[in-house]
Amino acid sequence: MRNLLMAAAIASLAGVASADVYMDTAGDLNASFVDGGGVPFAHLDITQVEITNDANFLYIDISVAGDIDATNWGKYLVGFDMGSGTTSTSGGWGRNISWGSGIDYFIGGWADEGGSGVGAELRNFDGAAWNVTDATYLGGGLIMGDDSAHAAGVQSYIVSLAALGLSVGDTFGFDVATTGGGGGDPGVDMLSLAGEATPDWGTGSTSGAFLSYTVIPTPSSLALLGLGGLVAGRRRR
Ligand SMILES: [Ca+2]
Ligand SMILES: [Ca+2]
Repeated sequence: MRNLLMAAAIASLAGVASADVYMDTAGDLNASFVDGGGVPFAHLDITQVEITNDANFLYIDISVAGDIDATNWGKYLVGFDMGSGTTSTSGGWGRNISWGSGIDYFIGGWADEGGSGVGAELRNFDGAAWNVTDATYLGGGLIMGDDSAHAAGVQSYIVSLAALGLSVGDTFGFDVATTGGGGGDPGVDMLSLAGEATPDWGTGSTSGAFLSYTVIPTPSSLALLGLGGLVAGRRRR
């Protein structure tokens, strides 16, 4: 009976823990962000971002209001402040975005790899330059993309916790931006801003207050802790 209960407890804890969800206003893009037919760029309109982690990776799902395969030129950026103090406000791609008080890690990702796919770079600021830690095209296993929910408007990144310098219990600040393919493009939508991030393609965007996430113990490590407790309890009898 005890073994059965233990197995059930472990089964219920298996898999990735439920995600933290950060909501953004739908329709908070300036009216100038439309295609030639006047249709809003829904694939750049962030609706929510979900983050969770397991023992090795951080999972970031960026949801937008449009089909990412139908309009696949969007770029999806994440700026992190890990608290290193060695930060830059410019971001790893030098887009026309001021990342608040500064970031030290950066994901620059795109949805147009091969026409339908996802690609991304992980970069780290060393005080002088934004160096590429890994990228999907390098295949080092430190950053991966998932386009399986593109039709539903979800761009997903899977990033190594170790590559971000993160351990269980660490809290970091972050912001998410959508942008275009031009080097001087602004953050068309920013997760940190409930209102318009910029009035047009030619005007820069500035982050609002960063969101925060705390790396959680994984379900498997919780299950092990529980098992340890059960074993310890049994020994005491
Ligand atoms: Ca939005
Ligand atoms: Ca927003």
